[in-house]
Amino acid sequence: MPETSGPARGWVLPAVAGVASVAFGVGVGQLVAAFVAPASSPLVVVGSLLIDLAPPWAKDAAIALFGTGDKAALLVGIGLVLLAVAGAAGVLEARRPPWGMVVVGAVGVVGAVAAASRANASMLAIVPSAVAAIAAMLALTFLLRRLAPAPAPDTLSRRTIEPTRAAETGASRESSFDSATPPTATPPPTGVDRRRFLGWAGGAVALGALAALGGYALQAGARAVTAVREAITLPKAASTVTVPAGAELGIDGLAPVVTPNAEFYRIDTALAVPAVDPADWSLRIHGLVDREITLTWDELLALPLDESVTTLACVSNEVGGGLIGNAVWLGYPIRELLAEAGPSADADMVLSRSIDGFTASTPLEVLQDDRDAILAVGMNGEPLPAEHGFPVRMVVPGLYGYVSATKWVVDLEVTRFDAASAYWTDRGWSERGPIKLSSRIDVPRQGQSVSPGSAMLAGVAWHQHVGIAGVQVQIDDGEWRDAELATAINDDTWVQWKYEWADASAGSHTVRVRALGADGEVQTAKRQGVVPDGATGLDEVTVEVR
Ligand SMILES: Nc1nc2c(c(=O)[nH]1)N[C@H]1C(S)=C(S)[C@@H](COP(=O)(O)O)O[C@H]1N2
Ligand SMILES: [Mo]
Repeated sequence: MPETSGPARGWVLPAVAGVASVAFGVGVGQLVAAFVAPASSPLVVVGSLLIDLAPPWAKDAAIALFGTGDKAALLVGIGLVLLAVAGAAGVLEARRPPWGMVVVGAVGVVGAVAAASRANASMLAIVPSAVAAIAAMLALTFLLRRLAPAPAPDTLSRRTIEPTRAAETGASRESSFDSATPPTATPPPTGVDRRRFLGWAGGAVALGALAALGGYALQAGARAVTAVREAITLPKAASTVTVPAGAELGIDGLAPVVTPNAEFYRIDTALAVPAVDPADWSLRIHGLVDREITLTWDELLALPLDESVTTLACVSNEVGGGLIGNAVWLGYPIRELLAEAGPSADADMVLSRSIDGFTASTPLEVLQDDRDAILAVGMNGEPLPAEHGFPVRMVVPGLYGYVSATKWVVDLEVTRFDAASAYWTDRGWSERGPIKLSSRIDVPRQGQSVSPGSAMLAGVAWHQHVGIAGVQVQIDDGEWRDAELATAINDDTWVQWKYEWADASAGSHTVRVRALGADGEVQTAKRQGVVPDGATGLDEVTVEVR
């Protein structure tokens, strides 16, 4: 078969096109990941997915074969499989379009799903894999065009007129041919220039490698800060807290009373998690104060640090939602620093600012009363995780995070509500955000079925800095019945509750929950959305008893 006979020509060059395109795409994906979601780079997420999916015997075999190099071996393995699939996609696209593209797209979807299904993944996690697949498809289209089928032999006759024209115009033979060819004519029968094609393919691979290296270099700062963080031993707390044994009901499916860091919700405006080296960190307290203060990391750690337990909640948490978590924090009271700075009498707000420009407006009096409003450095026994504000964040009991919990905090400006406004207030949210009395059903989940007779209902309730006096459940439209409360850690934390539903009869039932505040407030059933100051309404689930 001559080289210029059509799309079925050979499989080597199309395979090369496939491999080069996918290498290019993966490289671009790695670069994009460095910006938007470092933990979601295409190679890493597919690797993690395979580790999770691998049956135990495969893991054992990999560890036996490669020892501690098992992860590296896995990445190499994924790379080889990817290359084989890429080559096949190139051949497929050359012979049976668009099936090669379908294969490339499917690999992208697998990467995106793997990224999105990781614990704590944000919506951004799908971006690197999606971009990788699109870049690979574009490159494949481009490269296969360079392998486009040659024109039919009859166009060869056109060539005979060439020398004369070229001689007439004095232009080079090639360019005169180009300009003399009407756009509808078939291209010149030059066949495929292998060298040129390989040049383009090599270029695609080189660009991909460059992009991947760029991504790696971009994350150098984050890696350095991770190393610094891991080397930190936080000072012993001047005062510690113990979580009472009765605070944890230990019911399957019920949120643990202290949320592990890896499961703690994450909300912020940061496209890339700020990498802040504690050695470079300092906090400036200024504005309407008698004395400006600057505090370094070493100075902060030298102060007596206290443990406190506070439940953080997001104003965007829908009724029944998961944007809430409870942790044991280690930090220094902001009250003490403010006392040192001496706010002027007309100040009523502290505008905290993060290193990346986020701001929160916190009422001054909330930071001055006796609650555990702190500059936190520790979360559940370790330095703050990078995504939760390392090295220093604010934690303020009783207020939604958007007006209080500034992560990567570097600046506190003592000011007035009528003189300054915060990030979310400028975007239509309330300037103040006390957390509303609320409750949630964790067990059973919506639509879950239970056996008739006795079923366990359980969940959490919270009204930070007020406290929970009781929780009640309602089945269908029956009477409100008292649930049993776990021991509260303090008024600033959520409380677990359970209710033994003794007379669960066969059929579909609606279970509703409401909390009673320590101040006598009864959680309202009136539904309100999260904008501008937090949702209200009762959480309910439908339970199938059968
Ligand atoms: N720097 C910074 N801090 C921030 C935010 C942010 O966008 N940037 N978001 C706030 C919001 S809206 C909430 S609910 C909490 C969430 O804290 P977490 O991610 O540790 O759960 O952080 C607050 N602190
Ligand atoms: Mo939030």
